[in-house]
Amino acid sequence: MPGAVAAPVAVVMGSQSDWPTMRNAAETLDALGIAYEARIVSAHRTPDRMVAFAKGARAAGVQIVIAGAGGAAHLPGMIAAMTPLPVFGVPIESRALSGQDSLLSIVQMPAGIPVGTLAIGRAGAVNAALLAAGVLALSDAALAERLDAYRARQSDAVAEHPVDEDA
Ligand code: RP5
Repeated sequence: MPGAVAAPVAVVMGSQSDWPTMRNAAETLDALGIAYEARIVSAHRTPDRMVAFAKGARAAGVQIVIAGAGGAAHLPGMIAAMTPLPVFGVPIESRALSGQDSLLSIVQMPAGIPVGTLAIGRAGAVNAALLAAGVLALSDAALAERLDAYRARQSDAVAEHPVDEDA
């Protein structure tokens, strides 16, 4: 739509096979009432789509990019090379090397082009969304309240004493 402003968060991933992990970021954004757009943008298989996305994201109104990729995981770094927006990278747990390849590919950026790198897998996806929420909450008091409530619910859900789960 002409003049439409993009959702503040873009959740991008290198493959459909990354979605079971990246949907954890999407669900966390949903829980916090943060609008996002999820897209498959492969650095290797759809490089032109990646360039168009990365170069156009800021002008389109995107404020934060969450990028998940596995294996030779160039996507977060390549996006960061083409936009000044904050980029949070989520290493996907690869089959061959359990995500250590993804982690090292994403985390070892050269000085000057940052990617905020999260943990491998679900924890990284959830925390990328929470980091995005924390950044957006700096200028959104209502979101800051929702984030506080999210964390309070999380604390309340932790039992004080362990139970036998097989009982
Ligand atoms: C990467 O290659 C993707 O991010 C994915 O994690 C990995 C494997 O992709 P598929 O072969 O499952 O499509 O680009």
